[in-house]
Amino acid sequence: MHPRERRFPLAGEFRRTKLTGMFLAFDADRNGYLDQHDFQGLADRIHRQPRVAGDPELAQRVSEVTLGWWDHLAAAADRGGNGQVGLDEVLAMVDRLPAMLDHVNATSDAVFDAVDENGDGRISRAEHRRLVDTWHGQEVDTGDVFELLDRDGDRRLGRSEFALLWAQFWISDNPADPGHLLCGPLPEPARRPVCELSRTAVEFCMSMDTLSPRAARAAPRRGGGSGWTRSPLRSPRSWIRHWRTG
Ligand SMILES: [Ca+2]
Ligand SMILES: [Ca+2]
Ligand SMILES: [Ca+2]
Repeated sequence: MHPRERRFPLAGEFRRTKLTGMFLAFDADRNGYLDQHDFQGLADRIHRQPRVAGDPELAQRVSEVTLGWWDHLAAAADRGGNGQVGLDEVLAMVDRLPAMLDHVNATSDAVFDAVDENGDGRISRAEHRRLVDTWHGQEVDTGDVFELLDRDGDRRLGRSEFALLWAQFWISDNPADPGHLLCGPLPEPARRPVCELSRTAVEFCMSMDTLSPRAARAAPRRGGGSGWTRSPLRSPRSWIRHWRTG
């Protein structure tokens, strides 16, 4: 077993949840497939940001970045070669994310400049919120995401701080990395064990998945939790706790 898999036994499942969130954000027309039109739509939304709208050179960089994502995705995941990528094809490339590092690093600066509306070299909370809304094409409740991202607590995201979060967003499989939340909260995972509990309790909970609902209700509860599964998560902070199993 790979060492990282030992540290994060749910890493494979975590990556799937993360990729599902990316898919849903990119599929702006909600037709169940990603194609170049979806990524052009994201570029168009970013082009409407004030700083980008007033800077043709930056707008060109944004177009190159966003359409470059589509080119990479199509090359890696479009098995049918029909110019469309479904969620199953995205999930099939779940283990290839680390190979994207060079491309990810090359795109960080362009996204940072597009988001930094007032050009002061830092991303404020308000600027970050507009990034999340632009990313999803709709208003998104970011909750306490910004505080989780701003690890040094200076209420801004600097360029290097943003670059680290951006790399985590694209390629990390460590559920404890805050960068997963850079573009907003991820979707709620399917019913999973309560991961704040000890490893023993997690294993116990996973074994309970094999029992009938009646047997599960009758079985003794362990680990001090409120039950053997948890209702859907409600905040980014609880979401991180959910996945932090080490
Ligand atoms: Ca679509
Ligand atoms: Ca700024
Ligand atoms: Ca900061």
